Amino acid sequence: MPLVTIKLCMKKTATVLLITIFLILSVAICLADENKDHVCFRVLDSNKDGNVTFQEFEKYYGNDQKKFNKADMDEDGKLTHDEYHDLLGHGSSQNQ
Ligand SMILES: [Ca+2]
Ligand SMILES: [Ca+2]
Repeated sequence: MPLVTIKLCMKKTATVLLITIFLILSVAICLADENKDHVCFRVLDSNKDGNVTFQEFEKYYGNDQKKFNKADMDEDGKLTHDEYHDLLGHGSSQNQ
């Protein structure tokens, strides 16, 4: 294999490696973002359409329809980023 090809190949590998590290880091930062018992909206929204459906929600929070309905203010069956964050914000003030 000519040296130029090897160099190009290494460059490609390094780029892929960098992108992978970046992706892992961004998810890690996302998860460490706020408190640890809450899942980042970006992680919850697994198909990245900007809404979290109950199917997406239950992967992390279990089959908790009550919690989901509480968060779903306009009752359209999916959570927006704001609805999700309202749930987190209000949840902590309801300690008995
Ligand atoms: Ca989604
Ligand atoms: Ca909604």
